[in-house]
Amino acid sequence: MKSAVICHGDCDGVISAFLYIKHFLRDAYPSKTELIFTQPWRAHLDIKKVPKEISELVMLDIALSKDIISTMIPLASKAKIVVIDHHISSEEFVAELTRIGAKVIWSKATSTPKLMNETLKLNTNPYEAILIRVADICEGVEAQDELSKMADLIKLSIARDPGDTEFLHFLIRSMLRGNNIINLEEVTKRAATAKWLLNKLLKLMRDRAILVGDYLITTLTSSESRIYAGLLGIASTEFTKEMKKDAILIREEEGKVVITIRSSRKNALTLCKVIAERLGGKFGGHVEAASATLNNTPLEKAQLGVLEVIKNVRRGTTT
Ligand SMILES: [Mn+2]
Repeated sequence: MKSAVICHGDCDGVISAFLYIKHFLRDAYPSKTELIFTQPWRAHLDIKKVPKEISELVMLDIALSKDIISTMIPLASKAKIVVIDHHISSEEFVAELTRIGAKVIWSKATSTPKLMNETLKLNTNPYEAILIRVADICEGVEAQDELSKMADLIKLSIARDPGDTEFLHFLIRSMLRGNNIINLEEVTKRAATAKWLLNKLLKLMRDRAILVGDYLITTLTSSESRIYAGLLGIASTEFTKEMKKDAILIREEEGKVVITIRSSRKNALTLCKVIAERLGGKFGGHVEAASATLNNTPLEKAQLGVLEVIKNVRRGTTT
């Protein structure tokens, strides 16, 4: 029977999957492993894609939600379930997952690979140790050395087209072969295009953002969010650093409104939670970087809702 590994299709998610396969599915990959890349908002749909008969379901670096949990419950009686994640918003689901018999490894670690290394006592080689640090840097750990260059390259190359799962498979195969990621042309070419787009997007944000209280708010049209898809998270983080202000990005995307928040004052998750609760939607992430996804909410209503919420959240009073 096959194992299924579902991981977040981002830098630390891909590195988590590499580590898990390398240490626990060495012989089962690729022939007996179904590897699926996802995003938190569609993970419950992607879980349904796993083969009917699986021996094991492994969920890596995925911010959990009610939808994800209810899709996992029926699988618990048939397969061993392993969940490894570092998103704070996942904490509330740990008890329920444990109750259905899943093995859950959760803590507020800097990245999922770091968490795996600490809790699973992985016997890592220097190559793996580097990638674990790179995963941390991708998730916001400050670094000045050449590893931040590798983190940037991986992040940007993935961001070029987050729907390109073939590239994510390629990255994992390259890691399993021990290739030096920064020398791979497939990576550097994608990263260069992404960097060019990122700079255009940052300029657009500088030109368009309006300051409301302590927040810089930018709204993108749905065609803009299509052009810059994949770069919006990175751009929000860069924009906050560059402007030294908390940033809120509001955009329409495939019939949903997505609100991305970056907060050096650690308000991001709280704000997303309040916005999702008020306007009807999901939220997830970390205190410094989080997002809310609203269904059936017109853009204007979302914008007004965001304004209302930030007016009411007093500076520094939330955690
Ligand atoms: Mn991730």
